[in-house]
Amino acid sequence: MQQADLNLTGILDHLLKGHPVEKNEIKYLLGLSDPEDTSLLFEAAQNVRTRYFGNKIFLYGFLYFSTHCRNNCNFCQYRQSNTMLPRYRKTQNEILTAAREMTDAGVHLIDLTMGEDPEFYSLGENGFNHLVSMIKIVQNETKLPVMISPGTLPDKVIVELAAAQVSWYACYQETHNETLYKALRQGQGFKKRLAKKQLAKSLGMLIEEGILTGVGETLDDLADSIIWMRDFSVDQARVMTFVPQAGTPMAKTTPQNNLMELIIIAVMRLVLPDRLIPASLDVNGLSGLKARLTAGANVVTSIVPPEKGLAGVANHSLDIEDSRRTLDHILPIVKACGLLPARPEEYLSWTVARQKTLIRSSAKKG
Ligand code: SAM
Ligand code: MD0
Ligand code: SF4
Repeated sequence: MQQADLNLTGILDHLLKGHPVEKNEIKYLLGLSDPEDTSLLFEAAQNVRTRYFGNKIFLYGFLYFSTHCRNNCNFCQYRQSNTMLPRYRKTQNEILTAAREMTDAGVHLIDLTMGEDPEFYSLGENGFNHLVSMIKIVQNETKLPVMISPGTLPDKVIVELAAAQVSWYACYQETHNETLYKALRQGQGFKKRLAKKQLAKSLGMLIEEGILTGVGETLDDLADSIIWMRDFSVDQARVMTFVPQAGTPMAKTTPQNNLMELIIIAVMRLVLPDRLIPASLDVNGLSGLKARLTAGANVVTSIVPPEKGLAGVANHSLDIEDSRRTLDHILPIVKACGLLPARPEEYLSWTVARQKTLIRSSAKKG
């Protein structure tokens, strides 16, 4: 559409009919602020979610098993130079106990996350044997699909994990503007991080990409990220609002309210209609769940069991020890939104169908 012809109902109509979307249309939607307009946007996003997923929601258990990290991301409290923070590295038994508890509660996937822990990373590609065997044990014991969020693993380790049928690799770029990336993830290669995702994808793993909002990005940057996610054909697309952290260079950044995150979720839903989009409990905890589901998200992530000393990422402890990140608290909110948790078979069949589509499209590309 020409710039002068852009209008909300026209763009939504265009998207709902499945027409390819243009960058100026994405930017127009991202710039909405009038409550009447944003409600129309959220309504369209919900309609699209219903079209592809009915009323079913997926549930991800989050297990941050090591908070040690060699990197110095400016936004992250777990950056190496933050010495104010108590850190932990969970044992295999502790990891299994927490994974089993979440499995029994009914999550559909276990997300195994760590900082770029020097215990593994300082030994090069040979330092990851324990990690690989721990991941296999969690798969075998829980029988659930596993997502790994371990940072930029050596290629050989990604190959091993793909061969072990690990379903998902999550490695967030945060932004696709290389200059902003360099300010956020100082000293970490932009292209290297992209290449890890490309490798995992080429080996048949499903990929989650993620961006931050409230870190100085422009609407143009956000539109570029959404287009990047579409062109890469990511399987899960995440956005989280940056939460300023004490002890980091971005501690004094003015926090952004949640509206932008909700708008981005809705736009992602319209541009990537059949993909998974998280409502993370990590940003605003349980009280932020309804708004994210209303914006079109279809996966509740960062479900964390209490009494295990486990941490979140954007918020170290928000809602964890008072059990507000458990299914007992989450499911009533899901249901109040007119939604239901999927059966485990439904989640599994989504991932299998998605992997088949990817194999077919890579065979076509030859
Ligand atoms: N260390 C691995 C890595 O960086 O890829 C795995 C952890 S990763 C899942 C942590 C993610 O949480 C970051 O990529 C970022 O998107 C998000 N995050 C970290 N600090 C945050 C903050 N202060 N506010 C919001 N999101 C944050
Ligand atoms: C979440 N705290 O789901 C987690 C984390 C890592 N794959 C995900 C950011 O919100
Ligand atoms: Fe480390 Fe990941 Fe935090 Fe960056 S985002 S400092 S890599 S834990």
